[in-house]
Amino acid sequence: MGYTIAQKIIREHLVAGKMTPGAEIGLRIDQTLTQDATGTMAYLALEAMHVPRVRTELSVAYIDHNTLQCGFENADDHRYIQSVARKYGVRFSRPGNGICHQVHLERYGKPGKTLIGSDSHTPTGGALGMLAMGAGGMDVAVAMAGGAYYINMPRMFKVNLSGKLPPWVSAKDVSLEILRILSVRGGRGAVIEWGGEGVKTLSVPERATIANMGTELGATTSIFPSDEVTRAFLRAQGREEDFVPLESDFDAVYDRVIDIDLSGLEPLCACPHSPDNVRPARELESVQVSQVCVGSCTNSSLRDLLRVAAILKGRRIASGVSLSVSPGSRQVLQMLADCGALSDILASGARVLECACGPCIGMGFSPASGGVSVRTFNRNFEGRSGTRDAQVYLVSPEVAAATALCGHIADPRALGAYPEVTLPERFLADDSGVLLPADEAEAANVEVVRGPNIRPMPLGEPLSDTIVAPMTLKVGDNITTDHIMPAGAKILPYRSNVPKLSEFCFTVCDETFPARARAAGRSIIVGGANYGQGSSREHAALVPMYLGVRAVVAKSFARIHAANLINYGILPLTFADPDDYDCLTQGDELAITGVFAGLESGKFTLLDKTTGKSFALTCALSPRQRDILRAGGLLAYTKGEGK
Ligand code: MIC
Ligand code: SF4
Repeated sequence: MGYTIAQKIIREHLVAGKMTPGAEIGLRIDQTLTQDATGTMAYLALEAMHVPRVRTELSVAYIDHNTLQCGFENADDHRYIQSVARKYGVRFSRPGNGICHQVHLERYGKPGKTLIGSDSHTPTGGALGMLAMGAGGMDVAVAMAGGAYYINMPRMFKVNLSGKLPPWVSAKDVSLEILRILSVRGGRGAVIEWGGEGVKTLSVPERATIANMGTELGATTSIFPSDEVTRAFLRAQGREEDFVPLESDFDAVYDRVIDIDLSGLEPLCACPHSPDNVRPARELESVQVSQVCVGSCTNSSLRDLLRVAAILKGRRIASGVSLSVSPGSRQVLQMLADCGALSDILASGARVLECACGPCIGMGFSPASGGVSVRTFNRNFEGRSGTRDAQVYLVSPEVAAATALCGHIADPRALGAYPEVTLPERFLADDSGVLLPADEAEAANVEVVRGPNIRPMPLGEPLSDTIVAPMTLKVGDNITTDHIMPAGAKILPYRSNVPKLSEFCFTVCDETFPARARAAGRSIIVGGANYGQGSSREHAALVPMYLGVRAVVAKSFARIHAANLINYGILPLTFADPDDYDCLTQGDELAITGVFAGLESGKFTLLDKTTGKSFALTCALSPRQRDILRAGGLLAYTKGEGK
């Protein structure tokens, strides 16, 4: 039996476990990336591991999320990350150099390598045939220190593409189509490999859009073959030497195969408030729009922005629309400027923002009250834009540009001939926005600079055999980490100040939660299916831990969040019978006894002391995860292991 692309990379990087689907495996990690909103915690953890230099082939610290410097907090974090990166052997991508995933794809990604990043869209690297995964910051710190990264051996899905995208239809529509088919839970526990004849018609930036949004399926990652298209991209980036061919074996076996005919796709939109709530753009033309945003790690490549520029050229955006354009990297912005396309964008009335995540994470550009915002981004979770009652639609750059011109959601095919866009043979390969670390001799003298916003990382209390606590919160299905630990310009500056950050925990669902949790001392949260989907932010585990949450009981968990809960010593327990969820009421007094025996057997009992009913829970843990929980979290465990 042959191997899939992911299985080949896993086989080469396997340091623990067997490649049996569902079993825990440990992987050697070649490259890591961090961004600033999760990076501070990751580097604080790295410092606590007492390893003098990172042991990866390449580690890069990007500054791209918290670029609004409204007070000293973000600047403090950036200064800390710059100094710690210099000391520990990590490259530092300066603010303004671009969004981590876009820059990493352009300058550092390599076929066949493993990459983990403290950001859930790290799978963007799958466009180059890398095994690239999102992870909690603590896991990234362990990988930087030379430790393995652990996942459950994924199942293998294959999407066979045939045909060719019609004019005005683009890679984003492929992402939305697969979300329509699989939903935000459909990729859980799987690697999605994209293949078939149609794949050859997609450039690396188009593949990157698709790999990026595989995250919204809940997939472990997405991956493309490394072929002549990959070679051409690397050559254009001046690094053809990084190319190695990679494809699946002809007799590789997949758990599920999905066929998509690219020729049959049309422009699509994900409607509020979930990326899988997909409808054709043509059915939504009555939706009036006040804001359009182009950018994010999904759609900010040169290909995308040249296309937007060509559509806007010689036209003005509608008077009721505010259009933002955030290029994905300095390379993209510089090349747009050099070829004149930036002028076409500006002349249309667009507002050009810096090369960063910006509106995608609510860093400015929040819509007006009840406003409709049409975005080329990857997530439209409620409140994420910074405006609680905003309605956010996710679309391709083509639909975004047409919408900005028309003032309502528009099917771009009505605009006539599809403007041709040719990508240059050579991209601008200027890495001056990336600072190199100090060499080993000099590193000892580099001082790590910590400002007052950087508070020590709170430590959890060791697990106890009995947990008696009230259920301080009951939430429904598909709760995102944006619900648990919201982001946005007002809250993100406190990512390294957990006491302050805790004031915002779960406030999207219930403004009284932080105060109630604090008053309760210890508590248990009950959730529905796919609890913790979305971002990799470990703050969605760290902050509840700080507020005394000892266990989360849910119908199912998203992969990265479940790992983060374990890393912070919180039990992620699953209902043996999902219908039991309905029998519990917020405020009930709960008890979980025999925790240590439960860790071994994987079986727990939850007693609702208020109603007297009891429920069976499960928690399938690897021996390593049991040890982490017993030790009180990953940091304590890693120190104990002497890694
Ligand atoms: C996101 O898109 O939600 C983020 C912000 O990039 C997060 C990381 C974070 O919360 O810092 C992610 O996707 O992991
Ligand atoms: Fe940044 Fe948005 Fe991408 Fe997250 S999804 S990395 S916030 S651009």
